[in-house]
Amino acid sequence: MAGAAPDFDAVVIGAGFSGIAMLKSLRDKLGLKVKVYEAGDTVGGTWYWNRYPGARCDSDSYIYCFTWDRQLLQDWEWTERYPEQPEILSYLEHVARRHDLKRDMQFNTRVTGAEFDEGANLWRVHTDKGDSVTARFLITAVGTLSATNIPPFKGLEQFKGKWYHTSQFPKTGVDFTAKRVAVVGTGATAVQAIPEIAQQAKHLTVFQRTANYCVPARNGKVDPDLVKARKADYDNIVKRIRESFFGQEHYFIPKSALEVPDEEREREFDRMWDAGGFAFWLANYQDMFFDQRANELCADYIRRKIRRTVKDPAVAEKLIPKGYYYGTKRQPLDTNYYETFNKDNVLLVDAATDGPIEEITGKGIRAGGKEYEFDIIVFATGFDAMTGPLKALNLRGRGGRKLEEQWADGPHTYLGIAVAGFPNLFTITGPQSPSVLTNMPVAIEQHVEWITECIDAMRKSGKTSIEATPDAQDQWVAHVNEVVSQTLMPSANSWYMGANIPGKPRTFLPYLGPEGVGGYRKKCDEIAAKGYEGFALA
Ligand code: NA7
Repeated sequence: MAGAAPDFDAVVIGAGFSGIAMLKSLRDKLGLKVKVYEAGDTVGGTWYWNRYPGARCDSDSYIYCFTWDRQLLQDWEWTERYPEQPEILSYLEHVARRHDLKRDMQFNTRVTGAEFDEGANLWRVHTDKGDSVTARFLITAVGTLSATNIPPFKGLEQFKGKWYHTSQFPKTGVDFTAKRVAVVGTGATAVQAIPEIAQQAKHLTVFQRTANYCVPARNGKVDPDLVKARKADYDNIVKRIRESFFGQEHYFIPKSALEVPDEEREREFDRMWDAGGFAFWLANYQDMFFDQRANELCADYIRRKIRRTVKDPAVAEKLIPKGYYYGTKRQPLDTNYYETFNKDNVLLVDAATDGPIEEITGKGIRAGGKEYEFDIIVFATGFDAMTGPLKALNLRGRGGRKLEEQWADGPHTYLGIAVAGFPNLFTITGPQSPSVLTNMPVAIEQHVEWITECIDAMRKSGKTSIEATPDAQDQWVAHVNEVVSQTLMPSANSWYMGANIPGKPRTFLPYLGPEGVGGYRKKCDEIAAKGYEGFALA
């Protein structure tokens, strides 16, 4: 490429789904010289780090994979509807081997900083292993839920037992047999882990700050005839998920929940509940995310399910969500979650009724003035979502401007893929793109394809620099906020809103565009077709 010759055409940070796809695309489609840095000791990203019991994907396996390897779509056999973490990891290992990707990946290496050199028009990238390399393009593939959140509980250092965050479990696993265990948190991760840990542990205590609306996953083997039919129809499936709202084969019912007779609505709710997975969340009545009364009908249905499942009425009441609308926090999918609270060896400590966690002691956790003793504490306390992993990279753009300072009041991006003042930086599934609201591989592939086409177009036209204009960025941020303000989403204290991290600016992090990831794809393609409207090219 033109300009000063860098060490690499592109440096990619991260070797999860995004980094794998980006390397493959830039190296094998465009013939670029690419280097991937990865903190883990192999590929996998999320699926490398999250090894807690019960860790599995919440999207159906037949669409939770790369679609650019059509042969592999035919050859790969998933064992379950939602594959477990080791199976997804082995899939990603297989892809890396099959496409000989590891030769351009450097593992056990964390990027510690990168600055844009305006004079040379390239990025200088530094790692904790002492690498210092230059690249024309810097592409972050760092994931959205990868900056671990361990709340600064008072006294954690004095705890005499063992403690783990769910995203940092030892590779050897943790043996909970005959142990007194605490799980802190009741998000999507905890909902997967709690039933598994309860089966092993002598006693499990769950510390709940906010109850969640859980719906059944209905995991299991997939009917071989259905698998066969899907394999025969993959071209259409891929087209459908790419054009869909959520990157899934889920579509809202094009009616108001309020306009249909009670019996019809109940039948539809039963149907979605029985189907399991995200159907209840993403294929519900179209006004569920907009209208408080429509939303209340869904919430009421789930409350009835909880009361029917949990035998002790006092425990059931604690498990019933209060104070926020259904679906405005990430939908956890459960397998025997509510049933687990019927077990004799499981106790629920609810912040509202039993008192919040006050401190960690040498022996366990003090909450509501009472000390509970444990051998092991598991923190399922989530992540500094979306902006956390990017801010941690110490990126400096034009004039040495720091990304974390530029985003002090929340993210400012153009399309969630570029940042004004940071030329030649692309952020795969960055904040203000559909990202975490979709089946991630679909969102990832859309960004990877768009970035590849952009770099290819630049090459063909002899350009070496692309940068979002401040105006385009301001308009995008305003648009992201305007669209979501018409929904119920901003009202919840969710990680989508940054509300789980004390001091984090309250702003909706992903993009909930009117037509979802499918509409966003069209928008990005139109921008490219107009000569990268909103970007300055040089
Ligand atoms: P989440 O969804 O952020 O859940 C974290 C849980 O930990 C949630 O119940 C929190 O309560 C709780 N939490 C967080 N901080 C504290 C403190 N300080 N005290 C007590 N409880 C606390 O993370 P997950 O890992 O479950 O899921 C993340 C995503 O990964 C998931 O959505 C999928 O996309 C995959 P809160 O609700 O904030 O009151």
